[in-house]
Amino acid sequence: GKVRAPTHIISTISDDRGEEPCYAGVPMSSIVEQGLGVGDVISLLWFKRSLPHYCSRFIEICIMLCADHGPCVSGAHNTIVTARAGKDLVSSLVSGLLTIGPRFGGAIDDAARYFKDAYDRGLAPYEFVESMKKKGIRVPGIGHRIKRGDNRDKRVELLQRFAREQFPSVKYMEYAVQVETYTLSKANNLVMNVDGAIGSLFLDLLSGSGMFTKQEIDEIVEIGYLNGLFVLARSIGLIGHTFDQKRLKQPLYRHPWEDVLYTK
Ligand code: Q5B
Repeated sequence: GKVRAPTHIISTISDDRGEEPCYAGVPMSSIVEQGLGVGDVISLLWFKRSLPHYCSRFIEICIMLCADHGPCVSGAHNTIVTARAGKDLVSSLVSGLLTIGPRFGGAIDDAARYFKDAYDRGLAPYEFVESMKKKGIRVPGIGHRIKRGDNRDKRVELLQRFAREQFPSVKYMEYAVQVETYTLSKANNLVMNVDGAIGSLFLDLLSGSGMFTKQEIDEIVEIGYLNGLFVLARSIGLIGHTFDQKRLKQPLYRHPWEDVLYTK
């Protein structure tokens, strides 16, 4: 009989061999004809399945709300400096993307991991926060440079409102809110940030939609899919900042001496 030569690559998300490309088995024409959006495409290529409309809409809202947060945040700052050094689009973009990590935008996966573990183990919110403090770990998804208890992050509010109206269950989000209530009782800067909102709400999407097994949810959380939402979203803004600097013909950036403490 026929013997299949061993392959060097295994791929399960897309196929370009037929008349038209398919994402997770769904032909491109059907994606277009059904009027699907980028949230549906993410569902197919990341999760390998079509998700209910409220899930793909939630993904799209995450992308829209995280697309940019002004020129002063780490990512935009790096991109702006790189573009002003005369570098190309891709260099300027990746220079900004490389700042995404545990402090900036890349705390979504850890927020999901820690909130899930604490909720599933039945830890009271104060027990969870205090246990993190004992371990010397900052609670991912909590804290913001400019947002405060009396100046909440509108993005968090919008995500929570959508989920309260559309999700079958928001148990992880409600847990994260209780964590925030406790951290805010300690310091006014310890608000839930956009990473914490997306991390906790994605747990609700995964567990409440009925589209994922427990094992699949554990794998998604363990591998860490969710920072991908911030990376994808913020690329939109970083590309915009690159074009903005080029359009404005901004010169090479040099940081002012007066803003550096020179010391021995
Ligand atoms: N403290 C975000 O810190 C920030 C604590 C905490 C317990 C915490 C910090 C943090 C966890 C990581 C996280 C996502 C670094 C943030 C984002 C996207 C963005 C960005 C934008 C956008 C801010 C002052 C005191 C200290 C700390 C304590 C702080 N956070 N304790 N758990 N989580 N969060 N990142 O202001 O006793 O004085 O030593 O690491 O979720 O990135 O817009 O800017 O869209 O672009 O620098 O929104 O919270 O505060 O370091 O001076 O700390 O609070 O231990 O206590 P700050 P610090 P003490 S969203």
